[in-house]
Amino acid sequence: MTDPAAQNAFENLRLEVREGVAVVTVSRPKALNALNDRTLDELERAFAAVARDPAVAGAVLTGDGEKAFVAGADIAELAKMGPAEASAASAKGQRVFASIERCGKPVVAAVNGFALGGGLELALACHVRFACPEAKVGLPEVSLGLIPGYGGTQRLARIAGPGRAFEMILSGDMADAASAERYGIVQRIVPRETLVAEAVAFVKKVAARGPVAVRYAAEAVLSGVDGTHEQGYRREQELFGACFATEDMREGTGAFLEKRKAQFKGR
Ligand code: CO8
Repeated sequence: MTDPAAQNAFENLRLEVREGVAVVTVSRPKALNALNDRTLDELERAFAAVARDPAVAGAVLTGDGEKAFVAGADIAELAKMGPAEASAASAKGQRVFASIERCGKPVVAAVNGFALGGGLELALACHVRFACPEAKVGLPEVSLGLIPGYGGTQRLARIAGPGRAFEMILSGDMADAASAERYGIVQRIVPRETLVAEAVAFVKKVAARGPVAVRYAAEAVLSGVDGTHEQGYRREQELFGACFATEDMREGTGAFLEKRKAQFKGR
């Protein structure tokens, strides 16, 4: 990531580091940033770089231009697929999106326009979603004769609840930003002009906390979301105990008691 050549080695993404936060911009303007196979590969590489670079605190994911975050999977590619190829493409997308969700650092989607189909599924794989007032979100796959295949049936039901997921997935209807915020899909509505900056500021705020604790906390949340409540409680308990083996925990509690600001080292 710190290698400028590596940052520019993408055709359909831009990757820049702002104040220690990676800003990943999906950029296929001709197709409203729709995700083709190459873009998925590039997302996987970009988030592997985010995960491994100690100088990067987390990421903001957004779309190029004023119209779309990501308008879905590339329908021209989908139209040519047979069942086995489609199933493999779904598995690949699920793997890439899970690698974003589990990169160990906070990821905020800055939804700057349409987030439809695979585009909303991508935003749902981020930990938090900020959206501009003009954004529209939806899973319109049924109107194309298919269903969400990048994890959207699972994540939307967990984030917004099964009733809302049924309503949106079965109807294919879009929701505006205000409705999406009410549904719990979007956490903050932010003017377009400051959307990415506010998302970067949020990641920086998280970065000032104990990095190991942040990683463990995200993992504990995901373990319950992805497994049973029982598994979630167990993992929370294990990770809670693991915090007490870190220098950060000694520093964080010590700093509180000594009435000073904690200096976390991420170990
Ligand atoms: N794929 C490919 N091209 C697209 C896509 C897309 N998803 N979305 C837009 N484009 C292209 C259009 O074809 C058009 O190209 P051209 O200028 O060459 O005609 C260009 O982008 C601009 O789009 P529009 O002219 O349609 O712009 P409008 O402002 O009129 O409409 C919309 C904007 C409403 C966003 C409209 O473009 C639209 O409805 N797009 C498709 C949205 C959609 O249905 N998304 C879901 C796709 S299916 C999916 O995501 C499945 C995910 C799971 C896959 C798992 C296995 C692979």
